[in-house]
Amino acid sequence: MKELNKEEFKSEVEDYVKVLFRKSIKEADDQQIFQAVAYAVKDFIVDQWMATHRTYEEKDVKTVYYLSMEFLMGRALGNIIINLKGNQAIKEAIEELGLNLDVIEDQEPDAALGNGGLGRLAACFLDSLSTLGYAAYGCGIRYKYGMFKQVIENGYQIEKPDDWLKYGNPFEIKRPEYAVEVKFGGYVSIKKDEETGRNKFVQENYQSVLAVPYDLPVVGYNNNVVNTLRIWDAEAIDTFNLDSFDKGDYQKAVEQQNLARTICEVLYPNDNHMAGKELRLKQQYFFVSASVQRAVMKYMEKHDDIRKIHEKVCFQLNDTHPTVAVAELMRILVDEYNIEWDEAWHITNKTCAYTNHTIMSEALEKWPLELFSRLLPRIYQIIEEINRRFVLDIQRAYPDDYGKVERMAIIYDGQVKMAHLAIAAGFSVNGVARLHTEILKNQELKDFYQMMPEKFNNKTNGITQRRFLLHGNPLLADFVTKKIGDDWITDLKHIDELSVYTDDEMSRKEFMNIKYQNKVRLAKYIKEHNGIEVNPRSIFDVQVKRLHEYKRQLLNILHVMYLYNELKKNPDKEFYPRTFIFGAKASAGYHRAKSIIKLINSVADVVNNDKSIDGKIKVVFIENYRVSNAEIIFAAADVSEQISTASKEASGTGNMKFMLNGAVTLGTMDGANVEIVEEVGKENAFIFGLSSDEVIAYEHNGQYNPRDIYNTDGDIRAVLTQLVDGTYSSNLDEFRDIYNSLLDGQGGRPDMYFILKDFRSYAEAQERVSAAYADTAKWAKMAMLNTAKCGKFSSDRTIEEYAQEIWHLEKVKVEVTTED
Ligand code: B1H
Repeated sequence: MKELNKEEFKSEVEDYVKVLFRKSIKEADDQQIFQAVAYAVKDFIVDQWMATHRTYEEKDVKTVYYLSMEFLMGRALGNIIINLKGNQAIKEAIEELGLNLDVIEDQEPDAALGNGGLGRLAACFLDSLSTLGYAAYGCGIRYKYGMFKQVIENGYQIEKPDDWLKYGNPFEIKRPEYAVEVKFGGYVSIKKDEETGRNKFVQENYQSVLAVPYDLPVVGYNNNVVNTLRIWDAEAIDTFNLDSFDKGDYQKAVEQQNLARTICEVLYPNDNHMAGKELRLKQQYFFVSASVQRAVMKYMEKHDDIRKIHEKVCFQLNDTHPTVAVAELMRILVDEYNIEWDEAWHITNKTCAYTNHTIMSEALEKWPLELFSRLLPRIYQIIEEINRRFVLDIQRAYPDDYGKVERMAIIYDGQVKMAHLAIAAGFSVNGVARLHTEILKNQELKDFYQMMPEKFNNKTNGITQRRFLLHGNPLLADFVTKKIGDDWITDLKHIDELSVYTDDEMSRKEFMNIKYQNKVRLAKYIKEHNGIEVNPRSIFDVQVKRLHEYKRQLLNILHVMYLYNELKKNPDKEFYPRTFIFGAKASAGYHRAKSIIKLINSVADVVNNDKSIDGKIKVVFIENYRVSNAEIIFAAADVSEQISTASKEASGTGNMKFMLNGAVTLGTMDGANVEIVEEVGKENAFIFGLSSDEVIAYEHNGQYNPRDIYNTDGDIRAVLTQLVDGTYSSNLDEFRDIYNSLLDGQGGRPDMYFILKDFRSYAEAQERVSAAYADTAKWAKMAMLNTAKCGKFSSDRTIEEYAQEIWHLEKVKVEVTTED
């Protein structure tokens, strides 16, 4: 790989400050310095970026297009620098300029174009695709505003716009030469094609926008590979041109402008919940149509037979959000390339693959026919035809089972069911953890699995160790490299070689000392951002993830309330000091989730200010949890709270980031926790609660009544009563809805997520945690083994599986030549 030259780099930074801001380094502010450094880094990678694309074209390799509404990239600068192995040279260059790299990195806004796990997974996948040398595009939307900024005022979440492009994005390159038109609305008419004499379907009287791509570099680790994240922006098409005025189309011109203005305005901030809004469907079709059109054009530049597109192109659908891709590809094949339906269908089948990320029913995408057909009339016709044929297939396969069509049709009950479309149209359907895939096969998608078992497969999620250890936890990264060398950076399996050191006292001490220093770093962050003093010698017990009832932050905070009661009852009880750390954004319209945030903050207020408990319990809610502060939080955690109701968390990926950083899992047998425990051994994790089979059985037989627990367990009753008796809020109604949801469950079953049912088992597991932590050597060994045994959870492993088993990609080596 090309070496970074320190002196050259220094003078580039100086030049950029001058050219961009007419300033010297001394005069420039921190943001301007960041911009200049970012441009200098971009300069360095652009040769590799060009060489990568030249190599792909020369070798004519197959390319995966990862279609996703979300890419939660976080900050780019620090990550690019470590992937260039340029840490040392750039750090020195920057110091010699009298600057500090950490301060510079801190100026960059997170690219928060995603909600949570699904969006961050897409980002980890891109990192791995580049590092492994596979040809890939991430395709998404260039939202003007990403995930909202969370501010906590008086304990309540307030959402502020995330104006991430305010100072411009130094890494992006606008590519107007690849702009394409995307059409909405109007109607479809049938016209005779002059050339072929056949009937053609044409969309008329539509509104359209121009989709303009912006490319972002995705730098592989030390291998010259730079793939592209292509995010689309919308611009108005022939704005107010004279023609329109002449035709009296003034109204339409204004409407088209508005359409272009609104489409990419903002990310929908829902995690695991379908918004069902017209604008959301517009966003979906907008970026999917643009991406598919471009992919087809690019393919046809170098090939002459569209019928073989599947040999060079694969569209991976990140959940159902981009599923209109299958109909868009059919439209292009049938309407634009005049291919017969059956053949077009086979080509589409071989080109599209679908990943399912959730079984939560409120997340399943179903669109009202009225809305869908009005917004996408031609796409709707195509889906109708796909459905008509699919229903015939179902009836042929199950002539006597009338329920099948009802349960499996793509269009039913006045709705388009996107998951059914994705399964029918693609060649692969995968879940994201073994348990999740089994639940898909045996419960949620049972009918589809029976009919098309060959499509179903599992791809357990993973995370990139380059961001979440090498960048986020440099002390531990250095320790690991010192012990076992640096192969783990590109092959995480090697980290198992750390296992032998878990029996060495010196190594354990070193490991725990690093953990301590990371806890000091987080304590400083908390002091600066929350004004709360926390003790880095206490157990750092952390739950950071989106706020959702199924993730059960409520179980955690109710348990804190219970512990606090216990301490008040027995002030002299032996108790290992704990800091309970939370970080979570609630969807703006999710009222109960917002109440839970308020509850956590109210409990924090009471507990943190009660001198009588001697600081033994502290509760901290970290504001605005996001990728950049996550890196600091994972590094400092002792306990990783993964306490979702079994069967509800498809995989989880935070669980893997904690494990990598030497935190011990306290969790249910849900999602990838099952596989984590399998790798590390159940003696090195704290497992509790109902199994997914038990949860599913209760859901079917309705035999769970939380009142029975309330009536018989005085401690639980006391905690619940405190929700409504003024202990944590002078407004007795503040937490009434939470109280009711556990005991009455208006509009649903009471305690749908089995919080009271799992409470005792959770409390008991928490006691085991305290006891284990008190035994320093034992804990150190457990923690270190978690790091050592996390090899399976690299996204490199996941991507290798996708590449081999679904996409069938070949690896590429990239050399930078003088041509570039
Ligand atoms: C996951 C979502 C999701 N699953 C709908 N589903 C959305 C659904 O805006 N929407 O409409 C947004 C997000 N997100 C998560 O995916 C799972 O809950 C995690 O368990 C999993 O680890 C992650 C990545 O597979």
